[in-house]
Formats: sequence, structure tokens, C-alpha cells
Amino acid sequence: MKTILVTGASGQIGSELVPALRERYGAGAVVAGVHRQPLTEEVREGGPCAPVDVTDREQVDAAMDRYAIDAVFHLASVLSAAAELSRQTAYAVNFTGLYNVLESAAARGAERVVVPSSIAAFGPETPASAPNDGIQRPNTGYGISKVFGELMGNYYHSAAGLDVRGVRLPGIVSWKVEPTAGTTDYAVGVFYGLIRSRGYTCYLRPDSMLPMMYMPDAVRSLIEVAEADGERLTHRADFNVAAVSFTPAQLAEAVSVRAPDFRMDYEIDPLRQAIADSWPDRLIDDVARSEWGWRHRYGLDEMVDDMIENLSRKLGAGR
Ligand code: VAH
Repeated sequence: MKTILVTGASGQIGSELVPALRERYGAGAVVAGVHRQPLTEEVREGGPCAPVDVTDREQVDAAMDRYAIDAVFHLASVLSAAAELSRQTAYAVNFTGLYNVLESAAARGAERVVVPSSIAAFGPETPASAPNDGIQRPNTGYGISKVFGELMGNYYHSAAGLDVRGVRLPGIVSWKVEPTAGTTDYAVGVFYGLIRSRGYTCYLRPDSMLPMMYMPDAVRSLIEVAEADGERLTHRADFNVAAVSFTPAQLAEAVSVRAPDFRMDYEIDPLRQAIADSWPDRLIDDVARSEWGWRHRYGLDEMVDDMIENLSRKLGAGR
């Protein structure tokens, strides 16, 4: 991979994947594709940026050609809760946008396309511990788009010779960008609430178990799957990657151990509770471990400590 385009570079994952790729491949080698949301200063000032509305094939082609892109990390997506509230936009971005990126990359003989999937690709009939090759009948527009992305990635590999790979990411916890449109974002909100007001009102039930992952692990999983030896892979765009599963109550407990004055209360959001209830409690990542050596590094305690330290510094607060 010599020149990389990251679509959705202003999002929660893109804001951290771009700097990590620039460190690994060179600042000038990684183009931050941006549409509506503003880029972080770190991404904007750290290397080339380009307007990329993935629903506009001409914009995708123009960025691919202007920078002679040979690898794409396609992160642009409308997340779970937002997708339920704006189906037309979600369809355009999550389905047509994906198609545009795959077609543009295939037409140019790109070396690699990475398309992240999600725990959302599973549904209510999936076992609570989701196997890599289990039943996928998601009942959200976002989840359906993720199954579409996995199947299209595998198809473009077999039918168009495009090397597409992807990992099913859990809910991501991070501190650089404050996410708002997802279902798992409560786990980020807890820490912003801790620093700002010593409390947080959670929109999920205290016992809502979900697979989660700290951002450094998520970024590493995307880079490692992209760089994995293709000869060893029998899966392509559909690898479960796991780290830790926890409930809002367990997260609140872990925070309270470090901040005894932290208070969590609950006001359930029926939409996001229904979405969370449709997802598995945990992912079984045996296939990623055997095919390309995936291993997570952050457990709950390591994540909580790192989040409190970094967010305290970002928000200019004492511990
Ligand atoms: C969401 N954070 O909540 C995203 C993610 C697994 C969930 O896809 O929609």
C-alpha cells in the first residue's frame, strides 16, 4: 500500500486511524477523505485531505485519481441509531457509497480495500456469543448495510480480483472525538460525563451486555487485517475481532472505583435499547486469531485508566 485514502476521516475511527496510518506509511501517503463533519486539527494539519462524498461517484474517482490511491480504508457510514432516523441518507451512504468505493477501486486495480463491519451485522437470532460464521439476520438498516458490505467485499474479491478485507468491530471507546450517532456511544459518554459533571445519564439498561473495544485495539485490527498475508486468509471482509464485553453497570462500577463520587442514572432510549438488544453479548474471534494472529491488548481496567487520563488532559480537568 503506497497511497491510502481514508473515507469518513472525520469520524470516531477515522480521526485516529489517519494519524496511525500516517505514522506507519508517511504523512503524505495518507489522504483524509472528508465530507460534512470537520476534521480534527491533527488530521487536517497532518497531511493531505480531500473532499469525498462517497455518494458521489465522481468525487470518489477524482480523489482516487488525484492522489493515485492504491488502498482505501472505507469508514464513511451512517451509524446505527442515526440510520434508523434517516433511512434515505443511510441508504445512500451505507449502500451506494460502498458500491462507489468498490467500483472505483476495482476499476483502478487498487491493491487493497478495507471495509469495517460491525457487531451490528448480527441480529436477534444470533447466539449471545456470536461465532464468526453464524446466522446474520440483523433487523436494523445499519446492520443490513454491514452484511451487504461483507458480502460485497467477498464478492469483489472473488469476481473482480479486488483484495477486500474487513473486521466486525465491537462498540468502540475513544477520547479524541465525541461520537453521537451510535448505540454503543454511551460508553464514551460516561467518561465525558465523569470529567464534566461527575455523572452520566445512560440511555441503555444497566444490564445491557455488549462487545466493546478500546480504540487503539480497533485501529490496530484494521491495519493488521490490511497487512495480513493474503495467502493465509480464507475469510475476507468478515472477521470477528473481540476485546472485552461489559454492561453499563459494570462500566459505571469500574469508573466509580477510580472516582467514588461518579454517579450514573438511567433514562432508557427505546430506539437504542432495541438496537442494543438485537446485538450479541460477545464475539468469538477464533478465526481472526488463527488466520492473521489477532490479539486484543486492552481489557476494561486498562481502557478505563487510559480514558480517564487522556480525557482529563483533553478537557483540562484534574483527575
Ligand atoms: C454504533 N458505534 O453504535 C457504532 C457501532 C457496534 C456499534 O457500529 O452504531
